[in-house]
Amino acid sequence: MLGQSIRNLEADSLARVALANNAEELEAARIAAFGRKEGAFQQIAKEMSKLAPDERKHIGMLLNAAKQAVETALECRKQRFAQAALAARLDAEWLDLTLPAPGPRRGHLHPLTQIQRELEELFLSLGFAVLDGPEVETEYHNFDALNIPADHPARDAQDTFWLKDGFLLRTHTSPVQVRGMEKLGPPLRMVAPGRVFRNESVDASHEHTFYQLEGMMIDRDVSVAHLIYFMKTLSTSIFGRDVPVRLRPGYFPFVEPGFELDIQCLICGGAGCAVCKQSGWVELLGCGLVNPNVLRLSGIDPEEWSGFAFGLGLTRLVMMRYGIDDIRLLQGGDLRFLEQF
Ligand code: FA5
Repeated sequence: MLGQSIRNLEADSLARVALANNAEELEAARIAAFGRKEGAFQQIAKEMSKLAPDERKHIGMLLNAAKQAVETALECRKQRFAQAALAARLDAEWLDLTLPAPGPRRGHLHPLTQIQRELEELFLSLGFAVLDGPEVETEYHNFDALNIPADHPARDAQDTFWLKDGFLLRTHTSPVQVRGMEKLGPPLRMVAPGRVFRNESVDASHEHTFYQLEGMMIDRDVSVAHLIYFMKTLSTSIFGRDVPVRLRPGYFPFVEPGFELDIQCLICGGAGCAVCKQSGWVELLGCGLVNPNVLRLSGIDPEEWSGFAFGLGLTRLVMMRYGIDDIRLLQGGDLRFLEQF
């Protein structure tokens, strides 16, 4: 009677183990068979106490064999689930180690630096030297040596950030002309790119901190024809085509005659927009023949030498070349903007 119960229990337990679909169902089968209080094998063991010693021995062996069989089946099934779980995980976390690694993200030069370098290359190829000058300048180099003495109204045209002891943040790259003349003397062909500062309000085409490229050529018999030739070469090289320009008289104390060169606004094609203040033209550079006073102040004899000079708004040039309709974008530091160049 008890022997039959044991065989039935073994068969039921093995079936339940075999049918378990997952670890939880398997655990339920284990508890049903071997649970401490309600485990079926436990119940049978209790019954055994009522048996005669001989029979108890026989039933005891039967019970142990049945328990052994169910335990082995439980262990096997447990292993199967563990293997399946591992296999699923390996499948999900599979990595193709033969794939090429993603390279490091590469930056690139700021559009201003790109154009600056292009212009440096151009002028180097035309026999010009590339000079550098300090951003913190003396009043002498920024103004006096350029024929702009202290009481001259032209000082008001460039709102200056003054520092202590007569120093200032240079308002233009023209002081590098003076440094070039002082250091190298005539004949001289130089350009000087750099950052300049003006205490003025900012709008779509005006920054307080922007870039200029200064140029100067001093030789015998330099004329306006030379100036126009170099300005044309510069604009064709940057834009890769003839872009409409206009030259109009402009006043700078360090040149005589002086001109301003405007380029047709390439943002609106000349129709008028915020960048060109609806005029269709954008002021790109100031230029002219070097004032004899400026040559004299730097120890160069104007009877023997003459020259031209220009100061180009590099930031404006970049705007025209790439169709950027707000100057503030260039120094805003927004990567989404810069990554386009
Ligand atoms: C000057 O700075 C003169 N030193 C240029 C010069 C050099 C004349 C040599 C003659 C001989 P001006 O202030 O006009 O000139 O500035 C030159 C150019 O810088 C302008 O044509 C314009 O393109 C650019 N520029 C001027 N102000 C700003 C500004 N706030 N933001 C951006 N670009 C500007």
